[in-house]
Amino acid sequence: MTLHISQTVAEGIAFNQLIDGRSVEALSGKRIDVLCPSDGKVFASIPQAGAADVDLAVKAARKAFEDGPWSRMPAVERGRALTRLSFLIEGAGEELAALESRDTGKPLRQGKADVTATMRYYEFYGGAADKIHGDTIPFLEGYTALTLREPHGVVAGIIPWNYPLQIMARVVGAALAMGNTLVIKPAEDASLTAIRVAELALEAGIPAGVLNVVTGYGAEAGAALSAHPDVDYVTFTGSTGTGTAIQQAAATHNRGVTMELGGKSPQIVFADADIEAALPVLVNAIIQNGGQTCSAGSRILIERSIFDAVANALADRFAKLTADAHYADGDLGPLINAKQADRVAGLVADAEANGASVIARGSIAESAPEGGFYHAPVLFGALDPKAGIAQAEVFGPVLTLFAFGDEQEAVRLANATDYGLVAGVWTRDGARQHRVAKRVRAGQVFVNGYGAGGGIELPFGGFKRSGHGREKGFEALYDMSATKTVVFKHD
Ligand code: TXE
Repeated sequence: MTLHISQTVAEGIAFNQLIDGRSVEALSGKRIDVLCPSDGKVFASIPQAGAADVDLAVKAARKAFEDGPWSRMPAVERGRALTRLSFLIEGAGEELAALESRDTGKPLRQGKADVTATMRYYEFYGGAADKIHGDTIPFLEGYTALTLREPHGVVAGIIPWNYPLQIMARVVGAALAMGNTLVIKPAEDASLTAIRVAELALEAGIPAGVLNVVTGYGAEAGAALSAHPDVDYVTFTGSTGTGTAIQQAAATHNRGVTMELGGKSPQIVFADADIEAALPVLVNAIIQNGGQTCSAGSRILIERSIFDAVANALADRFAKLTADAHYADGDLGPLINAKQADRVAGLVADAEANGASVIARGSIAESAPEGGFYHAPVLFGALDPKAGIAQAEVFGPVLTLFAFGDEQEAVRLANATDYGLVAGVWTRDGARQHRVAKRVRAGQVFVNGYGAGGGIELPFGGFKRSGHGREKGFEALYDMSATKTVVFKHD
């Protein structure tokens, strides 16, 4: 049965920010219309925060951090609150999935998968909160030296629109587990679930002021938050250009950052690979979320002897892919907004004008509503690795293919971009699996698979221009805290 989400998300809702535990408008009273990407129509609105709203949120987070109890609470109690939040998210799962799906245009099944991953983040960090230990260090005679892991203080989290629930959860889960307080600025295109989760956090017993959400434009609210003098640490997921601006603001105040800045991730397919197992994974890695995934497998490197066979099999699959409205459960939904759809179309048109050949195109379903931001899947044939489309993060359902002769060339091509986020290796040769996994410059490498279902437990982050710092798993808890060394002189 098709669930029509427009029936489950009430029309015309005016969502508010959550600052110091209160649901508030922007001080200016201005609001931003929220469009559904499936039909381009307005269905809700959010406050348009400015610098003064951001300042209130940072002050609330500072007060909550300094006065406690959150930052001084036993870690096990913080963990229990995060675990309660995971249960509340489970309880509100249908509503959150519907909201996320309508706000971003992603198919409802993806919205549900995102809710499951979100629950897991809060569950994981709830359980991990009391399992981060310091060390005792052998030191000079007459001394005892030890380390404590302490929160940074007020953390600013700037969140993108592609996986709003999940990306907020990996930031909030790790930061709160370590005793920080937070100001979250979700993307102007997809802020609704961030607001709902912050409300649920209050219900879970996370005190007012610990988790604040300000909504607004990046250049206004985002810039004010990243430049605020009283923020101790900034974590950002988004474009490389915005990441650079946020790091420049952080440098002004000498504060730490975690940057997750996207990728152009390769999957290397050797002639001895299990091709039948690889094909659906190769397609899904670029089609999931309409290709708007930082870890999308957007480049496939294929050993020359099997290039034609694999390219033809991918072309058969691509020709059958259909983009449709978020409630229609097509292979993919629309893109997030008109700007992104135009950007993807522009990159494809430029590549074709420069001689790249499209070997298969999917379609846009006839049932897809007028006014939506659709882009049909596109498969390019063998490309010059230096071509613009071979280097740019397209962030759409666009897959590029490359041929290689041997393992050395495969590794060289895999590493021949500015990015280094994720890579896939497909081969039955065990020694080669290890060699290639070590030589590819990427923060995560998957062998004979790709993505591993969210991988909450698996550290994630970039090499090269894909960023620095690590999210997910225990590693995120280290990024979200600082080591304090304490030395006792006792005789
Ligand atoms: O991203 P931005 P955009 C990439 C992807 C996409 C491109 C552009 O290639 O096509 O970025 O998307 C906030 N100071 N990714 O323009 O601008 C903004 O409000 C502080 C990769 O939407 O990076 C939003 O909350 N904040 C990616 C967040 O930054 C600012 C996910 C992301 O927006 C700001 C999304 C400023 N000056 C896009 N300007 C990934 N790595 O997953 C904007 N923001």
